[in-house]
Amino acid sequence: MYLHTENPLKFAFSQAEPDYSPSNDKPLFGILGVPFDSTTTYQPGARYGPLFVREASYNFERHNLFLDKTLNVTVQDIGNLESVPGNFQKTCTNLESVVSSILEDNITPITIGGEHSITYGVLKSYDTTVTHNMQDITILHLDAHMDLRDDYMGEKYSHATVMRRIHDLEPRNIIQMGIRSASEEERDFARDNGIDYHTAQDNISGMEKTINQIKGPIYVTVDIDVLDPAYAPTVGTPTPGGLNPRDLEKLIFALEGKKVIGFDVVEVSSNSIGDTTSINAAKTILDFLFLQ
Ligand SMILES: [Mn+2]
Repeated sequence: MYLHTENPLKFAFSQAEPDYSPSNDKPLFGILGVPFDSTTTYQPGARYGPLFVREASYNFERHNLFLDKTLNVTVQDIGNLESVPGNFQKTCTNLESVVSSILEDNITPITIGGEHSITYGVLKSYDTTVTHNMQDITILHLDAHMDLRDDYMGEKYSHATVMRRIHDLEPRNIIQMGIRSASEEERDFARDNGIDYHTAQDNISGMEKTINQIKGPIYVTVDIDVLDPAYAPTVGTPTPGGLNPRDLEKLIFALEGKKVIGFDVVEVSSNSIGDTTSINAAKTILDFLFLQ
């Protein structure tokens, strides 16, 4: 590799050849793009999320002023999943295969969507690998929507049903934050099944406290539409009344010291350089990496 070169097709600060030898005991992170958007109902284009989030990642510094930390993490950009347009099942099978291999190599996956249905494929891999026990995992879900429908327009696997399918995998707990849109049935399902949801009108410091109190391994899924459309307009289902970037930053920073075993940012459907949605998505991933 030549000095003073960078590859905008890879996430910023990722290493070409990280040290995966057993003697390296630093945590390892792997970035995987999943360019899939076949179940999107309103604004398509999440297949371009990985491309534009990576491109936007070059906009940031290696030092975080608020955490007083310089990025010091081993991260490899693994590339994109070979997704099958129009076919969730085949895409999900490929995704499970790749994420299972990543987990077996002791790498924590950071997935860039793609629409939200792909989070099911990622978590299914945790369910089938020996490295983690689904019953121990708390799912922290930041989103405008509950995504708890049992089916959506007759489809069991969709961006609108993803948290219901994840609930079927029986994780320890699901905690939702930033919610401001749900059907009556979804709200009832959440209440009846102990899903702890915080709306976008709730107090952010209360949410930070909730994150602080989580015990055991956490999987974090961020639908970037948790932000208000003023900050993230290019998403599959824009919903006004959302969080601002400082609120989201606080929630990510609240994960400091927690055992996060996987992280994803989904629903970025940017289609131009400089789009605020991709910039906020890239920043969210970097904020998480700064904690390591
Ligand atoms: Mn959403």
